[in-house]
Amino acid sequence: MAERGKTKFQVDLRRHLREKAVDRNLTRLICEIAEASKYIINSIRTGDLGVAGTSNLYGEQQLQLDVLADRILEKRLKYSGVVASVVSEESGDILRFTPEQEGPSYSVAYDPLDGSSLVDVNLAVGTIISIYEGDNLLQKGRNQVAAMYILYGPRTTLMYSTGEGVHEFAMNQLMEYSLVQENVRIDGGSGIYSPGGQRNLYTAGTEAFVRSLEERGYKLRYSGGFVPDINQVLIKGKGVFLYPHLQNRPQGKLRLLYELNPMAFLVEQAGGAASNGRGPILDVEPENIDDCSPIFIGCKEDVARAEALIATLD
Ligand code: FBP
Repeated sequence: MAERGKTKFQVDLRRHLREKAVDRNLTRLICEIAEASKYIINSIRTGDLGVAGTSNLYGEQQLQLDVLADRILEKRLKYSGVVASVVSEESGDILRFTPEQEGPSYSVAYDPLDGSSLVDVNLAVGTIISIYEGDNLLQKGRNQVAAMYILYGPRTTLMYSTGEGVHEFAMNQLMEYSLVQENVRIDGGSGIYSPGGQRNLYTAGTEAFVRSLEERGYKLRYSGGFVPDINQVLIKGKGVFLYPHLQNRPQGKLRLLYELNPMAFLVEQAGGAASNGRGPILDVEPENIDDCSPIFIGCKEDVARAEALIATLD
């Protein structure tokens, strides 16, 4: 097992997947997404920051960057030959493809550029990916066979899991992803908290939870980007992120298929927990591709405390 920053030899992503005996088609898919991220980085660095003049399935105005990142991924997924269907937060339609490779095919739900409105202020953003075997995208997150994200910050980080731990890669000077750390763990301990949503709209349970964190001396760390905020919990191995149910928004803001399921899969694989305030996110049966849910995600003990206070006070 490689310790963070102490990898003796560079292990690239493809080799790592091969060593973990990940299915050949799934390996191909994950590597295609990693390739696509290189073009997304380029568009973030140099692309136009203007609006595209279109809106996504939530009625939000799309930036040109959102549309570009979406197209880059969609094309790569389509031509990978192993993808049966895709749905993106930006397109809002399930697209069906004909997989050409023999063996298992996969379906992918993705957020091509989460937090894109942060690009103009030069904060970190990311791509989030959820993968199922077969062609059904409307099933509970527990059935995912893999999840990953790519974080575009001062460095580029790729985090993936195929259900056997979570592994961290960094982009090197050759623009290849090389292994930084295997089996990332969230071990708990006093931590950090990232509270999304307007506080004066919190319910009594969430307000009591956040107050309990503050009384314990947790440090506030909220970037406004889901990918960097979750990456922080995973890399520091502690803390909790929440975007709760609000008095005027009972389902919160974040999206089950594109954001919450993949992050819940990664965080559970690292020994943490992810809850909608009442139970595990991964057990929620989605009804529609645009479902949203409250989220409390990170260290197990923190998530359990949130659930207990919500059960008592909400
Ligand atoms: P977008 O998909 O519109 O970019 O929203 C997602 C997101 O930016 C997350 O990355 C982040 O955690 C959250 O919204 C921040 O929301 P808020 O601006 O309400 O704090």
